[in-house]
Amino acid sequence: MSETVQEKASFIVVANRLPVDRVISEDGEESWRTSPGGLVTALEPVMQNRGGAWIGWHGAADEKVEPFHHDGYDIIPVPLSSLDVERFYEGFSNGTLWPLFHDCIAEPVFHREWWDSFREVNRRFAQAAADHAEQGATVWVQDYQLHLVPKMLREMRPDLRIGFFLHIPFPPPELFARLPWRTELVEGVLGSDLIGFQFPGCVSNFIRMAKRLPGVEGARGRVHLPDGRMVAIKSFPISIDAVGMRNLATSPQVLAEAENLRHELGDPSTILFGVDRLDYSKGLASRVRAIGELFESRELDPEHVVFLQLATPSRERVAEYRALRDEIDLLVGRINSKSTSLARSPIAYRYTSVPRQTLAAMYQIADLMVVTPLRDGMNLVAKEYVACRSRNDSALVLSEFAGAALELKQAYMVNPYDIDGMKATIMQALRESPRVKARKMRAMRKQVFDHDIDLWAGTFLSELEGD
Ligand code: GDG
Repeated sequence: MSETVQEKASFIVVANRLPVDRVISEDGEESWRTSPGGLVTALEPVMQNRGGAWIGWHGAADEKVEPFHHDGYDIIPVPLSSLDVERFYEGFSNGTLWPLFHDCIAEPVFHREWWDSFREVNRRFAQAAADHAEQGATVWVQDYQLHLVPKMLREMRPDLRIGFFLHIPFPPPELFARLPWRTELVEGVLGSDLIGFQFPGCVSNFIRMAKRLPGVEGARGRVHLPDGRMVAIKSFPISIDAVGMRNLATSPQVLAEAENLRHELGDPSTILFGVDRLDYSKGLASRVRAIGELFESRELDPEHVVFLQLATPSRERVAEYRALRDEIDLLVGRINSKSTSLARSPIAYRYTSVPRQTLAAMYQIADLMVVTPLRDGMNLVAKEYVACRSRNDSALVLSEFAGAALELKQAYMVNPYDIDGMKATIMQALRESPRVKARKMRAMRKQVFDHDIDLWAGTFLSELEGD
């Protein structure tokens, strides 16, 4: 395989972010390291086999980085200015689409200059894909930030096969219809040959929306456009590298780190664990409230039980995220300050991200995993936890509003808006007999190992390429 950047690629992934992070060594030498993540794990082998390119932003504004070869495939950076970051990324992507697509849990903000920037940046990504694609190449566009790319790209390069996967939910038309640019967004993604969603509800929401366009007819799993084209629309629930996760979690280093962690937490008899990007869609506030009340009422004994919550910093320049951070700080502080023990706090809350190995150690020590998003496309945390639990001795509390709930049916399901219901279910899960817990965990593990990330990518691509 060549070490230089190829002029054209037969397989291209287009995503807002590149799969690499810049690292600067002590002597100031710059290099790029593969960023950990399911998508990269899934797509790297495909790109290495076929010769591929990944198009995306490298994460720093106002800087142009030349294409380079990395780990067997090409990296094609798309530059963003600080104004693009403000309007396209923080603005339209995360201030308009993210809340709108998550059932308006937060109020979506509509600004015309954000929209203009969104269109312009989407065109830049489409152009980069058009420039680097071989004749007849397959281009796989990822996620809501690039909703307009498929149509733009098709206009530039009608010879390409274009797939689009939305990692977040697609909302009901009743909510989506608020968007002043709803028609452009639907038409944009209809430039694809195949559109993938996380779960069937998104497929029907999208088809209902598409059918509002003149001349568009929709049937099960596809829509027919006035120009005669057919677009296939299906659900492809995303997953994880289950074997990789299990191997990491059972490695001697992780087991040793797990032991240290448990000790650092004061060797409690029971550990509840939550880990999320600090995002209002993840339902952190109601989770902390529910568990805080259980500590207060002594249903959970703070002498023996710890709730470990890790919140990964995210979108810190968007106002809602800063407000959420303050809200959680306040809530946790209030609960911990009521604790009678001077030695230890019932909630061990950390606003930070940790290396993957440490995360695996945390999954290892968690007797109960609490995953309670108000709305979530899938939720990989739930699947990662299940993959790590080889001893089948623990339980997963899961929101019915996460895509993962459709697959991990044996989890203890909760409605995250119902604090009393959540409290009761957490206690039920903790008191469950080992036999029942083991049966549930075995069934969920089978689901995750049988439906891993390779299957997800393979199924999408063979559907797109008609193999
Ligand atoms: C979007 C959709 C969909 C978290 N903290 C740390 C860390 N993580 C890793 C987890 C997991 C990932 O981040 C989070 O994935 P989720 O699926 O839970 O959530 P989103 O980031 O919102 O992802 C979601 C997903 O796309 C895929 O389609 O499931 O619905 O919203 O892998 O492990 N990793 C490390 N340190 C941390 O502190 N190393």
